[in-house]
Amino acid sequence: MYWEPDKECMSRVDMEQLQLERLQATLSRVYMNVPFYRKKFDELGIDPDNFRSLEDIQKLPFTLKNDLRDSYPYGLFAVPLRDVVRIHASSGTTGMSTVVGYTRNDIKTWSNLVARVLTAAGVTKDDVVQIAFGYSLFTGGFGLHYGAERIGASVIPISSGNTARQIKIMQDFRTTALVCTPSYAMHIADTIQEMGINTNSLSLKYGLFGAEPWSEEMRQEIQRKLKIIATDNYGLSEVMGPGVAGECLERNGLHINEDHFYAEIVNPETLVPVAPGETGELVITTLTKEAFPVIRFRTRDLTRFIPEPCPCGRKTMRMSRVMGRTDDMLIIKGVNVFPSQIEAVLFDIEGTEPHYQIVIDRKGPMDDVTVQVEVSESIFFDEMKKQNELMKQIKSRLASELGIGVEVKLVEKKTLQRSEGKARRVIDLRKL
Ligand code: DLL
Repeated sequence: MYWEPDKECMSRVDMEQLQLERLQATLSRVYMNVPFYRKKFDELGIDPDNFRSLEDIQKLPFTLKNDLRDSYPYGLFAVPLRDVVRIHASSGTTGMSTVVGYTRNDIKTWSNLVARVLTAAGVTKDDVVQIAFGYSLFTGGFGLHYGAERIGASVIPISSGNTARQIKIMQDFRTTALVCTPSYAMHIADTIQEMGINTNSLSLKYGLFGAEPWSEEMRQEIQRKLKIIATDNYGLSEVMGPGVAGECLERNGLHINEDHFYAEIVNPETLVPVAPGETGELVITTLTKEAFPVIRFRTRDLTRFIPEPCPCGRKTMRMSRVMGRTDDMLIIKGVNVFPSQIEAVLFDIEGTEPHYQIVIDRKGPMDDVTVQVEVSESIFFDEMKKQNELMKQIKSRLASELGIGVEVKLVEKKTLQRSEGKARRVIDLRKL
């Protein structure tokens, strides 16, 4: 099932032609309306009217999150505020937040693109969609809400939190699709189990999860616990929010909405495009955004293109699940490690609860990394010998998968904080 088959199944040649036309229009627009881009283009001698092929995009400058912060709040808007009907902002935990705006047309486009993602993941107008993303400056709640309404589904705008109530509503309103972060889905699944509710009594069929990295192992666990089909969807506020890319029912990579976003994958150090299929940093240029266009925005997210055709029939390029952000990468004893790699190992080991946290501290010159893992009650209160055995097993699995040894600490069930939104997997005590 497609939402906009003429776009999703467009031939490569037609897609590239459409992208080029839209890119030309976007470049002229930002040059005319955003002093930041005009200055940058002038410095580099770029004439937007002289943009002839998609390859020329490599001559354009990158845009960084810092550029957005420096223009706080409205410096990069390409339309007057009177044409802006919605404002969102990213959380700004690592500095000043970034503010983004949408015209009425942008909201229409956004709803359509989220409608594509929902449709690809199996949701139709017959579904009851429970949106457990926060409704706030965060784009998750409103973004998915408008998309779900667009396809005509019955939308429950419950927002995040209050897990017992989420579950009651899920039962009473016969929710068929759950929308939230994967870590919150996991928490909901655990709570359902603890409450002694049989998942067969629920009407849930689909789960659409995104906004944070998660592993294939975690998907399997959520699918098993909730008896649903779980798909991944990706986006970021600077570019639009959810709706940038999403998985189809094949669950093997996320289709990028390429008629609205031009995606490149570059080596994060040299900034040169990587060979097709190689992993690098995703860079996005918006092709239709009116209020807040971005040119070659460096997402910091690491992924790769999957150039093989998808059996679902969509012709849009797929990207692999995002393994993490370059700024979340841990360097442990000189080896690059992403929290999602640690997660994949933990989910695979019998006896561990799939809740973990990575604590980094500095004792002396070296960083000291401890993986805290929750274990089931039976193991935690079991004899020392068994605990030690499990700890050894986790250590050796991590060592063989990651190539480095890390400390492991087993902790009692429910000691680590549960997430209702984006999970905090890494606690960096060095920065405190
Ligand atoms: O998280 C938008 C969103 C909402 C996407 C709901 C999907 C569903 P931000 O708060 O600006 O926007 O955070 C964007 O979150 O750069 C990634 O690092 C991460 N992220 C988003 N989706 C995924 C995903 C929303 N599916 C940042 N897998 C991005 C891995 C993701 N990371």
